[in-house]
Amino acid sequence: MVKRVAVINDLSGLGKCSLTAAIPVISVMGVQACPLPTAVLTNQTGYESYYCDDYTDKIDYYTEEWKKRGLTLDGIYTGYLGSEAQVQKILAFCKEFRRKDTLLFVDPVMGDLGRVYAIYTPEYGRQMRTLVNNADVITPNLTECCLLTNTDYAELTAHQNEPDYLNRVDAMARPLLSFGISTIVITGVIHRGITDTVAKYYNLVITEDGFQTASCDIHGGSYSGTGDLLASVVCAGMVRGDTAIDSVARATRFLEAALIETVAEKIPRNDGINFEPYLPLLLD
Ligand code: PXL
Repeated sequence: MVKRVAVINDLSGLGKCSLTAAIPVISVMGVQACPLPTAVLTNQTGYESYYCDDYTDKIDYYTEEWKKRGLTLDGIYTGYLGSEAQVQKILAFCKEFRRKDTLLFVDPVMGDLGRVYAIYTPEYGRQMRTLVNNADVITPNLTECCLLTNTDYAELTAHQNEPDYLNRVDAMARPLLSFGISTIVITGVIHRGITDTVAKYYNLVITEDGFQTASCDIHGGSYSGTGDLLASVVCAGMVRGDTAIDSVARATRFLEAALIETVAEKIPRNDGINFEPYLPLLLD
């Protein structure tokens, strides 16, 4: 049986993020993606202007119609939300479709590089925390992890080249496990470890048993959709039974290959990563 995931995220025409990143990744990994758009945008919000059609009022129709279809789901995966009011609707959706073995993945899309995205308000942050507290697996980047744990990003990253920095990041995030979350994946942690000649990107997988990492070299700056691509690989991998660390390692290899080409072609960061030619890397 093909496993099936509801992907609750926005549809942005340009920027290779959210659903346009999630659907190809999940499909190529052999899992069915059922999109539930949280908003439809002309382009992602990092560009200087955009038009957004908020889908908050549409979510209940999806819940009702998919209930009539008798839909069963192996995973529910949420990302960018069109409004803070969507969280209660998504929780109602989960109440309907989340069985004992349905994994809830929450990518708490709120910001990057120490800054929040245009959609962010303190209430959006509070609502995102409610969603996170219901999840099995969360995939924040370091900025989002700081927002979830009330940690000062600048203060934390001031220690990034100290040998025990990853332990510090682990200690910051670990209290989130007490909410019933089984796996925290923190993405995009820049660190120069004792055996590294230059700083690298570390992705951490934190569980009750400790933490593991998958790292790669840093190529260029931060590109639109990177976090969405990583979270999508983790979602599809874990839904089909792969371990979290294997999925994160697979995602890291895939992203590094795509980033090398993206930097070589001087793609503007808002346009996203040239990931399409590297989708075959997700097959093995
Ligand atoms: O990749 C995160 C993201 C998702 N969706 C929209 C965004 C962003 C980041 O800027 O603007 C619409």
